Amino acid sequence: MGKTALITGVTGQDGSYLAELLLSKGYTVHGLVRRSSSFNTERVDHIYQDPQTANRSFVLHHADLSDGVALVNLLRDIRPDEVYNLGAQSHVRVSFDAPLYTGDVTGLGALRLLEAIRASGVDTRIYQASSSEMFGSTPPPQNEQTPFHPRSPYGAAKVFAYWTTVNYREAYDMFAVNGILFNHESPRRGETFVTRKITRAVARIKAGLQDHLYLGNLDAVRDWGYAPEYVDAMWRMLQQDEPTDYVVATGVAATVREFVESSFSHAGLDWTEHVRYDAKYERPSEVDALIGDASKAHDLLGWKPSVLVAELAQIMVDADIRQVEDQLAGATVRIDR
Ligand code: NDP
Ligand code: GDR
Repeated sequence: MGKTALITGVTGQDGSYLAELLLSKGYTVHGLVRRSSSFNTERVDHIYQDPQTANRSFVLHHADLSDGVALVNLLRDIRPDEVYNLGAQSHVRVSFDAPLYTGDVTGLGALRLLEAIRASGVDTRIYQASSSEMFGSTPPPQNEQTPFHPRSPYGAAKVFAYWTTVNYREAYDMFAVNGILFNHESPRRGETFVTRKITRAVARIKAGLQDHLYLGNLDAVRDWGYAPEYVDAMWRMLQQDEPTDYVVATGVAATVREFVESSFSHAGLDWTEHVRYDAKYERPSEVDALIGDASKAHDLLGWKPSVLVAELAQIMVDADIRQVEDQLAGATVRIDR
């Protein structure tokens, strides 16, 4: 019998790659989907299985991280071997506009899930999607010993979820781990995060669909990796003998400006002719530099990234150019790339 996993945030970038990875390993994957007035399952439509399919290995359930009772019921029904808590209001800039909502879903949501595991009595392992945003203004390089100093409601909510996860491990002997992941991107990245905003604009400018791209702070330094490789690290964390916390990063730094330059030049464009500044995209308090030291993940999980920032920009630009070409040709845009 294969294992069973529950993924919150299955409709997001990471959730969709993780679902594919677990299905390829023979898991039955259950995904939590929140109710929305328009379809929000685009990233998993290519692996969707009709409810009439016999012995489905991919099953979606309506629930929400703000509804603790629904979480208990879901856990009792599914009895998963592994739980991956990827659901969150994950946009840092938006967390300044919706701080309480972000605290509720991104922070308390993790506690609700941990408490639901305890209340349901299900024997399972849980992965919490912690973030390099927890380090905030603490200078790089950052590893598992680096003190947290979050700079946004999102970062503060993730710190709460991090310590709650550690506490459930210590208090209830739960196999609960934090993956402290640095920025990771892909063609499935949400369109308002800076990398995808840039690569999508490059494709549209090249096709003559727009002239300018408006951005905020170009000096921020980030450590950008490739999302499919990062979900593999999540899975490895839950296969270990002992639960502990890990930083996952490439260790390679680049500014937003450098990501802009690589992306535009890959498409044969001069970024200085197209990029404009808009203060609207600045944050009330910024995280200046995040560069991770993933030695522990390398040593204990055997995990190592292969795609670094320059190649990442190329993968994303190429995918967005293909998507614009498909759109212009009137073809159905596929997500299974
Ligand atoms: P996305 O924003 O792409 O996906 C977030 C997911 O959470 C979506 O499936 C979303 O559903 C779901 N969600 C939002 N609100 C709720 C709610 N109230 N109840 C249940 N589900 C909800 O994020 P990523 O895939 O990029 O990231 C996955 C996780 O990892 C997040 O927790 C993020 O904070 C964290 N993280 C991400 C990093 C990155 O660089 N990508 C780095 C470090 C941590 P819907 O599709 O309906 O919006
Ligand atoms: P981040 O990602 O805040 O690091 O959080 P984002 O791509 O939003 O910003 C990265 C940096 O780019 C600067 N920036 C802009 N950002 C956006 N979104 N839009 C702009 O126009 C723009 N111009 C400049 C930002 O100021 C920032 O410095 C991501 C999310 O996935 C989190 O959920 C995750 O926890 C962290 O990465 C690690």
